[in-house]
Amino acid sequence: MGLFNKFKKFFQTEEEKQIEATIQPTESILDDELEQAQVELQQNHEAEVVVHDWRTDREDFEPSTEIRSEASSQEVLANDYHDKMGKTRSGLLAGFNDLMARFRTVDEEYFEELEDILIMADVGVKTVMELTDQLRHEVKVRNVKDPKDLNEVIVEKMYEIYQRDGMQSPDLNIQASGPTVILFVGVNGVGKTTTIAKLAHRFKKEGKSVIMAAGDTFRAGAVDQLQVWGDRLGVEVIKTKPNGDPSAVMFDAIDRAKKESIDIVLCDTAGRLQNKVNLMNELDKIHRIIQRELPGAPHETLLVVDATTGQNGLSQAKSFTEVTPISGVVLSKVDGTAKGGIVLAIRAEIGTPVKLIGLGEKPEDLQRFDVESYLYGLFADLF
Ligand SMILES: Nc1nc2c(ncn2[C@@H]2O[C@H](COP(=O)(O)OP(=O)(O)OP(=O)(O)O)[C@@H](O)[C@H]2O)c(=O)[nH]1
Ligand SMILES: [Mg+2]
Repeated sequence: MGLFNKFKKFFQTEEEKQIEATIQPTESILDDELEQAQVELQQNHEAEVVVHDWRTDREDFEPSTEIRSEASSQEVLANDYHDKMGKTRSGLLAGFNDLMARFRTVDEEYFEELEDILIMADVGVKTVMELTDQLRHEVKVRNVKDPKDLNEVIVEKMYEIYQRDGMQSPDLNIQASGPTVILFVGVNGVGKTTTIAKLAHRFKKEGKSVIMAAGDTFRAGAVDQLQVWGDRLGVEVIKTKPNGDPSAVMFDAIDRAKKESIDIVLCDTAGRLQNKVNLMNELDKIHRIIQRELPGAPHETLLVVDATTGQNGLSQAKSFTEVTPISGVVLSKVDGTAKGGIVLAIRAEIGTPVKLIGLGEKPEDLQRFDVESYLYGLFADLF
């Protein structure tokens, strides 16, 4: 099915919303919390909410607000992206609407303005040139005159550019047996620690056992920040003293995971060290220790990129690829004033798949990356 038809389907579900969300408290929760969650789900998805409440016959009763929604189709994903990408979308659409208002026909001047809009949207110069070359060709072949008719082709081409050369799957490489180790790297402030917390929350909901390794011993307060999340989520944090050796933390965490058959080890690292050589040495050592303690690990090394920092943030992030091998990208803060084109720039500059996307600061504001849902979140209101 073409992308455009799929978008129409997403719209249809938005209108008809017949999702059956199921709340099944994984642990016990208080009555009013359950009621509140039910109301929120109903409002957010206009969905029929069925409650399976099996708390009554449990004795090990611990209050918690764990909610599991079973509505997880691509439509729901696309609508969640759409709900949370409002700021990013409105910036981009302002440019497109202006273009449609000012141009009646697709001509060379139109293409020049379109190029400016796409460059402003962080798509990256190289990709913009490639995209508009392809569009010029399509305009001739399909004989497109009206800019409105070109919008669909623009989105299709973006999708093709992202997916071409067999872009790898966005799924995380989770081991069927034995611990899975996921290492997070990235510039300071991009959202590494928050993403770890969100992911810990997700894995816990899936019934997996999780620990978090506080490998940022450099920034004062970093260990405490992770510990606060740990307490909130009920996830153990492995740590050492301030300015301790992060590799020792990784060693302890993996040792624990092997001995206690823990499923997932999430490793935090420092975003900033005095200089690049220090950073390189530290990440190199962390990598070596992890590999030595658990051959095949780390199973993922995720580079976190802050979507709101644009080309500048991307070039800083890119320097991590020279320091350590990256298996995927986490695109954070897509709910903020990001310029949506960054996904194509990441494609061109880093080349590894975006695997996760951060859509807010709460534990549940993390989704697997789905390029169709992302494009829908960006462009839906154009059609
Ligand atoms: N709106 C929004 N804010 C986010 C998101 N992810 C992280 N943040 C916020 O960004 C800020 C920095 O996040 P951290 O997780 O501390 O970033 P970090 O990469 O660990 O930073 P350092 O430890 O300093 O290297 C916090 O205020 C987070 O709440 C997101 O997806 N959306
Ligand atoms: Mg941090």
